[in-house]
Amino acid sequence: PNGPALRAIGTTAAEFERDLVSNLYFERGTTMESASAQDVYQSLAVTVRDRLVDRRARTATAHQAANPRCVYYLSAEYMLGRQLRQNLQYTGTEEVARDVLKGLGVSLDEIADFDVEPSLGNGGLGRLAACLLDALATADIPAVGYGIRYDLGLFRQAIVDGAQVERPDDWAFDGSPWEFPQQDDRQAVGFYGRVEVEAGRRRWIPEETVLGEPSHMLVPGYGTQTVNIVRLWRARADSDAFNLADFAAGRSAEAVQEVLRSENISKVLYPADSTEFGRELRLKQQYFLVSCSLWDIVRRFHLRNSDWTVFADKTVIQLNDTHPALAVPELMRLLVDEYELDWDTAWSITRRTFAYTCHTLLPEALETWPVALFERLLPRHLEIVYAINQTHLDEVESRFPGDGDLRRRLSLIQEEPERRIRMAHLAVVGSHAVNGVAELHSRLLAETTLADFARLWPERFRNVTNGVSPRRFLRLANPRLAALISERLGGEGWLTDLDQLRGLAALAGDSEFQRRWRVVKRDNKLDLAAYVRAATGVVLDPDALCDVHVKRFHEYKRQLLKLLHVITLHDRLRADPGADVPRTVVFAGKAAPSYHAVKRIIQLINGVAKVVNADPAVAGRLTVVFLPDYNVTRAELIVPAADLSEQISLAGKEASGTGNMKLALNGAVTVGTLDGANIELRDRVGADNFFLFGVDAACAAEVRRGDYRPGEIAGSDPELAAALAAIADGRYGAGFGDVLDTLLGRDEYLTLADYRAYLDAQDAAAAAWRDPARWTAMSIRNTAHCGFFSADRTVADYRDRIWHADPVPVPPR
Ligand code: 26Y
Repeated sequence: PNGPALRAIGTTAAEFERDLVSNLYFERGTTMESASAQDVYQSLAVTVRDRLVDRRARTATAHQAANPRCVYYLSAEYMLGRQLRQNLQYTGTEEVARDVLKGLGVSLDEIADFDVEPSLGNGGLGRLAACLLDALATADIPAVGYGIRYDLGLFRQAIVDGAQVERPDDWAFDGSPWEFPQQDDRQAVGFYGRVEVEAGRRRWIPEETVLGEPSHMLVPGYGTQTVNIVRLWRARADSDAFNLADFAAGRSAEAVQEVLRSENISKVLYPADSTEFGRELRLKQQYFLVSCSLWDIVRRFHLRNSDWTVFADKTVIQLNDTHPALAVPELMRLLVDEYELDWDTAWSITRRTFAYTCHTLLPEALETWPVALFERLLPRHLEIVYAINQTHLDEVESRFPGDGDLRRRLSLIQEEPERRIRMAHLAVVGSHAVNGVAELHSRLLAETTLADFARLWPERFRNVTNGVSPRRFLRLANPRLAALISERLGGEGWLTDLDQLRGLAALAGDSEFQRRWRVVKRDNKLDLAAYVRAATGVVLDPDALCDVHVKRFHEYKRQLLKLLHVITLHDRLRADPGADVPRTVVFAGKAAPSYHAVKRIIQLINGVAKVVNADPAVAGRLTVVFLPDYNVTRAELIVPAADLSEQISLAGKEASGTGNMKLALNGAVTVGTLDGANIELRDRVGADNFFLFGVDAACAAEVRRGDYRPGEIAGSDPELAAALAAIADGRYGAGFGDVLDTLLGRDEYLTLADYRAYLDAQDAAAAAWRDPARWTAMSIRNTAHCGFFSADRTVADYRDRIWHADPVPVPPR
């Protein structure tokens, strides 16, 4: 491709400026003199994007020629983060852009603030998907991420009177320059209807059809020419769906009813499932994603191949949790009903094609769908699920004859209290590989949650510990630290070979290096403080210990344990101002809209923050802030400023965690339990550089089985009793009796059991902080030993253990 792409690949200031001004003129229809800041942002984004388009074209050409095995990642969520700075970085045009804009009288930093983070995910699983795509492209592995282009995505979190309020996040309201829409590639998706038999073959005749309209965003690799894509589907109604007659008769709402019904499918991420409407919508979303994506995967296969027998050699489909598990019966339907392969051949292809990543241990988090709903929406898929189950249970019977109980446990169908389809079972049965996301998690999956399957097919189970993108979470989020590291390591090689950070360990005790390390942290804290002040009015001290608990709200993550610590500190400091080091506690995270118990915890945090921040007795010693609307952009601000990373989930509950990795990579020291990837983190950074506390997973399970009495713990620990009493007597706001009741009643997540050990760990952290040389050495060692947690290593593990996909280098122009 030597044609029009030539226009937009230059990286000199003159070329960049020419393209920027030309985009402003031809794309926005304006000139520098009359352009708004939004015009400049859009033109800049397109100018940068165009420099990736040429790489994308060459990538597609190279993939077409190599006909390689491709990785297709199916995920309900992607948390891509802002794109502008990333793409400036990956095209090496940041400095040029800055200079050109400056020459035009505009500041890059101001313009960059117009960049909007796509709201397409909710937490760890979504960000993991984005980190893996980044690392796949960086490793030159041909890959496509498939997802849904939610109009409103996850809600935007506002705090009103201390409580979470959900607002729609209309992330593409001003137009997203990173998207390439492809209206002409629309794909029809069926729902409902019936199964007909024609010449001995069963065929689904859907009753309703919705169109899937794709768009894609570019996923560039770092330091390579590869640009992969993430392809997102948006639901559209056929233009005939608009009822002209109704409209003509003045019934405008009725006129658009069908259009809205179709387009609701990609309206929001995880619609509330408290109503039948919501539950059906979620299942529709899942099938919508799967149907569009498989159609596209098959189409891509046929661009380069004609023989189904090689499908599984050319295709691996990774299921990001069970949300896309309908892909298993959908591929079977395509192969058997549409392409008329025999069942056994189709089943062998299907199993060899899929791999499944599980992200939970909590049995209550394993998805199931009522058979009745499934049958109504996807009648042919239900038949296929039943047929898969039949073969599966026959295999179980032949391997373990007469074990009816085992058959019941392994079945794809749960019988009681109502018949439901177990999506995790469907995913395991339909895949050749099943992985957990940290060593402990994978072990516990095989021992507990999926134990029967691990006994049946031990060879399918493996571990792939999560990782994070060092480009996103160190280079982009923390440019000051990245610059210091590059200076000392003599280059940026560490960005794609993170083990090189080990070279910093020798500098851990170097006082000049320590001083510079502290300056970076302090500057990052000043940036955070400026944002916090503007967003909340709270003033932060850049010299205080910055102690952060940032992640989704869930009871198992124990934000409440952190809050009990804060309350105890408040009490202690009122009696003795020297009882703790000056400390800023930052909370951030969203609660699921229907998860009442944790929304109450958010309210209590805000109640505590209000009282503590207004108490002159602790001024300058303790500050508490709840930063609203946690997302990738907010993480990029908080993570580089953190000194202490709170990873305090109840052992055995957090599958992996990835915030733990991002924070340690940025030199935060962890206070944490033996849960998820914390264990591997502690092994690597060293027990001396990690504040460990709490029961382990085995002990937690034992306590839960026994006769645990949280009330007795509260009664025998005066500081804990005082903290609970402070909540009860309304010091932080009246009416938090419900929060106390869950603690003193069942205390499901052993918050009280771990309270004392947690305070001791915090006291140890404070003692370390009092010795800056000691603390800084710990901080440096955390960064130095985080190489393992690069998403590049994670992708290499997936490649070697599951995908067996070879890199396809893309030649430079
Ligand atoms: C509503 C339901 C279908 C559902 C929606 C989202 C269920 C689960 C999820 C998301 C789960 C999630 O984000 N899990 C996290 O995945 C991370 C990446 O593997 C882990 O690090 C983290 O421990 C786990 O909680």
